[in-house]
Amino acid sequence: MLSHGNVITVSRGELLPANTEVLDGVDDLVELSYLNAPSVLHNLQYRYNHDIIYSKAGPVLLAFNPFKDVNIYGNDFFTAYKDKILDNPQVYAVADGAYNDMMKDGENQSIIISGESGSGKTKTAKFAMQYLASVGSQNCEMKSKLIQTSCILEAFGNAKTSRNCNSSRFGKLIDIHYNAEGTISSACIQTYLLEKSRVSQLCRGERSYHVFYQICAGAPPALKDMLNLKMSSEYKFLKQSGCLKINGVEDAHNFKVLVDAFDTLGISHQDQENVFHLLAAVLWLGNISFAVIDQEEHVELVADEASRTAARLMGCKIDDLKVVLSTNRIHNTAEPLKMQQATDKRDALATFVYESLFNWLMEEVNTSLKGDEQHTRHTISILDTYGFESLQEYELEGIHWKKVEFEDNQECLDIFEKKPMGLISILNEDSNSSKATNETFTENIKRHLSYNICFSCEKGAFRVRHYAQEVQYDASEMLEQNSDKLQFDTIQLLSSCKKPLNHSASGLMNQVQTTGQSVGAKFMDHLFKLIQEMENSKQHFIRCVKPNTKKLPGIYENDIVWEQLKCSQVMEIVQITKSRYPLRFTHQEFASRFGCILSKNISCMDPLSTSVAILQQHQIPPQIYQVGFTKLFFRGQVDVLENLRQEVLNGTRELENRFLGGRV
Ligand code: AD9
Ligand code: MG
Repeated sequence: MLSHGNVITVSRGELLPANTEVLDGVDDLVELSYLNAPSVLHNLQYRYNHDIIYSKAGPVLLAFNPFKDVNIYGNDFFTAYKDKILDNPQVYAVADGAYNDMMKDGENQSIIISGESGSGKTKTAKFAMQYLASVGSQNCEMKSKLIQTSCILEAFGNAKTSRNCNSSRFGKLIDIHYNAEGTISSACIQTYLLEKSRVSQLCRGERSYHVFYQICAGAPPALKDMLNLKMSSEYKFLKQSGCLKINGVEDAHNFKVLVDAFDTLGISHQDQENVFHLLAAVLWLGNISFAVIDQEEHVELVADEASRTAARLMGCKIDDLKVVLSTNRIHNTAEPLKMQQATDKRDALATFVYESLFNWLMEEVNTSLKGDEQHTRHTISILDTYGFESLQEYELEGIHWKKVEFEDNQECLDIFEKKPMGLISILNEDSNSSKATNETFTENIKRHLSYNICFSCEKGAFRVRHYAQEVQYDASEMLEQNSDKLQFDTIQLLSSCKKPLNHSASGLMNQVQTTGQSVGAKFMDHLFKLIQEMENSKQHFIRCVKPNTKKLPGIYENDIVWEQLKCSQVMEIVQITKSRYPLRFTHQEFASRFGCILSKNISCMDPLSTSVAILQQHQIPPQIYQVGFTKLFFRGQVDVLENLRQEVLNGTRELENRFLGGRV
């Protein structure tokens, strides 16, 4: 019979043992006597239904997204975890643990947050950062600066996607540096792989970066005049997806919050004005149109409000912009472009302007977070990646697997990183070769990777068997997507523009001359540096879980949760933890729990003697337990004892029922 009263018939072989009710909702899955999928799911659901969103799976903190405000954060809770009044699973407890370990062991720490898109990684990272900023802060200015960075990063790097209205479209690592006394000395934020294509291309129902809608809705009239700024619905880049607003989000108000954050971080008014100029320039670039001028369908930039405003805002001459966007310079001659080439060039320019702005802003934020670096002793890093579709996520899971010594994933990793002929190396080489085409690239990967059992190839696509599931990759546009090269004439144009464009243009010129790295290669470079940093620190893992796909509170979908637990190997982690860190009971706990299965009268025995008597009477093999002075330590699960206990309890209940039944 199921808990809601329905009766179903199943064969005996399909039944799995359930844990006793006393274990309902335990803090750590390791405490469960029976470790099977239904038991784990039941335990987590029990907690979720009681608004207990954090649980432990051995060393990993599971954080369920409540999709509503839960009253477990803020100053009172902060103090309670700091003073160890509370020690139940919570993100503050993890942050506190990292801080204490750093102080105690003098070692760098990292908090690694993973999970699907919309599972709560960025929220969790923010809570961890708030805790770490407060615990080590006599320096109130640094604390408020650190907290305000989230607002800037999210305005410029987050957007509404189909899975999350505030989805991070970049990865970030927040390093908080502390001095010997445990006070914050400085901080630094590294960002990874901003999704640049979002500037010019949107899927239906999604939005571009929040900041565009914020400035359109919230810029005061004088600023609007200066930038010739219109409503968001006037800009092609924004209106293409048919989604300009997010329910419950006040873009105009958020613009004010953003300006406050700029002020707190000490970003000058002149620099703020430059930022706003470039944001408006990107929007106006998107509105630039081209007209066909000859029989061969060559086009020319239309000199209208859009192109004039874009040129003015970027700080270049409209004629220069016209030449760059309507022609390609090849050996000192300007070859005219067709419509598609010209619009692609325009979009690449807009994207580059936004990316330069983003990178420059991160530099400004980091300059502002520089404090007393000389006295830095140790660092706590918080890693917040983005959703599941990203490779980075997968690789990071890889770090974590390596650490917990899980199933070997090397075969699959080889596909990507093996040198000289892994996917990334082939991609890098072909991106740098003028002869490579999509077809030759697909042929190349087929030739070099087909030996790998995790790899299969068909037409323009290939499939990789990752740990969690097989994923199909479309090879047909990989070369274009992997290249973020701007043509030289565009770079030259930018170097004549205003700050920060000229700054990134000159950086780019150096880069073109010296490295020639593709997007994929840069990514691997970042990744290895990141792994190195993580490996040189003590790691604390938080795994965020999305309880349903509807993004609503109070709904717990077993299959959705199970998929995520499987992907992050939660069951394996718990099992390993159980075998490494044995179950512990005080003799008192053990005697009162299992005393009922002892045939002798135990009322005159002390708890230690009772414990030993229970173990001996039921012939528990001595290799699975150790008797300590105050505690019993178990290697395995104590299923046999739990079963016996359950039988005794059921028998007693049956007797009681019979007795009561007789009386009625
Ligand atoms: V993505 O990979 O960047 O697309 P995240 O970062 O995993 O994703 P995010 O932190 O943005 O997800 O959380 C999504 C939404 O869930 C938030 O905007 C909140 O509305 C909601 N959320 C997540 N965690 C909490 C929480 N602890 N309390 C309340 C939460 N709401
Ligand atoms: Mg996020």
